[in-house]
Amino acid sequence: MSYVDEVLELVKKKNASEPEFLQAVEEVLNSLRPVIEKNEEKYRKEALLERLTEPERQIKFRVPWVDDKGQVQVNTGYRVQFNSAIGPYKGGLRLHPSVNTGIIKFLGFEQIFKNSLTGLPIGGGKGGADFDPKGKSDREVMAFCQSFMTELCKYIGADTDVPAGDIGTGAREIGFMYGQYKRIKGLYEGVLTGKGLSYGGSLARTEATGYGLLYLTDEMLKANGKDIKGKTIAVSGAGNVAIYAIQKAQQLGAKPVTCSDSTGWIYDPEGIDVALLKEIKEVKRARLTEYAAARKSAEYHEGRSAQGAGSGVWSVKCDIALPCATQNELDIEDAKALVANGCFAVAEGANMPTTLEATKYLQENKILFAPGKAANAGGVATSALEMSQNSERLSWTFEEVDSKLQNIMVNIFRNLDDAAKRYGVEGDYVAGANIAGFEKVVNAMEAQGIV
Ligand code: NDP
Ligand code: 2IT
Repeated sequence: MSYVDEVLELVKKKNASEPEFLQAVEEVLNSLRPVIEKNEEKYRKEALLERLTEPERQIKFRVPWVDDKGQVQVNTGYRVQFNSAIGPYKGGLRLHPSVNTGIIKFLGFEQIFKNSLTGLPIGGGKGGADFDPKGKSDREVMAFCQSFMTELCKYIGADTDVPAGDIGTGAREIGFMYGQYKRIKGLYEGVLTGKGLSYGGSLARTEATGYGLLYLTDEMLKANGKDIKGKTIAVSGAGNVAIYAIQKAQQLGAKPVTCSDSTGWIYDPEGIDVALLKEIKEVKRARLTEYAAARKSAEYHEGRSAQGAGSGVWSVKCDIALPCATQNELDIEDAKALVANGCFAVAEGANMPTTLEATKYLQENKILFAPGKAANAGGVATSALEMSQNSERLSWTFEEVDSKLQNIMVNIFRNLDDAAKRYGVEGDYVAGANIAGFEKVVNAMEAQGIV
């Protein structure tokens, strides 16, 4: 049996109840086969893949807090410190009722390769809790965040592990967590990224994931002789990533016509009104029904897919699809609909939004496919730029950060394109991203001995 197959079997046995983690490992290891085969005996002896798929450390903890009725609530908090070969652990905190060990592990595993692709010195980690910020008062969110950080602060620090936002964790939550960290540790340091501008945040971090997604998509299109200008785009999600992806797509001359949240989706053939979407989602924290109520050209469709996110947006005729909500929101039926409707490119703003079966179908049908660990790396890359600014106690201008972000995204595309070509799988950007991300991490792991 090949070394990859041996390790896949082992990982399946050890993590049988964690389907999302297994999915992420399966995708990565399968596409690394040509690299592993070249060094099969050496890597087996070093147990390289066993070490790569076993987190350095997993922390799971109780988060008690008191709600507005005086009732005590208890959530489960997580931080998985997956791999620190190339830098301090770095990755977001997800606050969503679906959070469990397997989800945090899949996200942490993906983060290792994504962070490596940015070219910046950051290792892989992820955390969160099964807390649902929806419908909670600001005081309840603060109570949760303070309790969460009271425990988490024992394990993180500006040079050890630097969390950030993810689903359900935005500027408000980061602010409450930062205040509590500072209060307990007495340290004013860059322990979190995505901070507010008045206390160490970086300009362009809010926009970075969505903007970066479009910079990479634009580069991928150009490399394939296509132009983003005038193209119709289907977007899922209506959160941080989706909003700024829509904004940048419009700036580049494309027309995004959809967005979605956990209860329904919008089709707006005249193009999404970003100012209205921001007002509804960032300010009012309301449902997309309000978008349709405020805009004549928009249709609202109630409904949800298995994951409850992408739902019907993939049935709309488009040239480019940008899934920006959550994992496994674009399945095989969605992929078939996209291909049938003439879509020619899919770039993942979310983490692992496309199922393995759908990814395979899209690639077989010659769709340009940019995987999340490359396409959405602009967020964490800009977080690393925030860490640099915190270290030198300076703030860069928006233009400076944005131009660094553009360079990083263009370089990511070139590196993964090059890696795919080197291993004879030209145009397979999934393999290219996994190989390019893997190479740097493995080099560092081997240099540092058996740790
Ligand atoms: P937000 O919380 O800002 O927005 C998430 C959006 O997706 C919301 O519209 C939400 O609907 C919908 N959604 C999320 N999860 C579900 C679910 N399980 N079921 C139904 N709907 C869901 O998160 P982000 O925009 O920050 O994150 C979106 C994706 O991008 C995630 O996969 C995340 O891991 C990834 N990502 C985020 C980065 C960042 O910098 N923020 C960086 C790289 C990747 P509703 O409005 O109803 O809640
Ligand atoms: O999935 C991700 O890359 C993020 N949620 C951002 C992580 C970060 O540290 O900025």
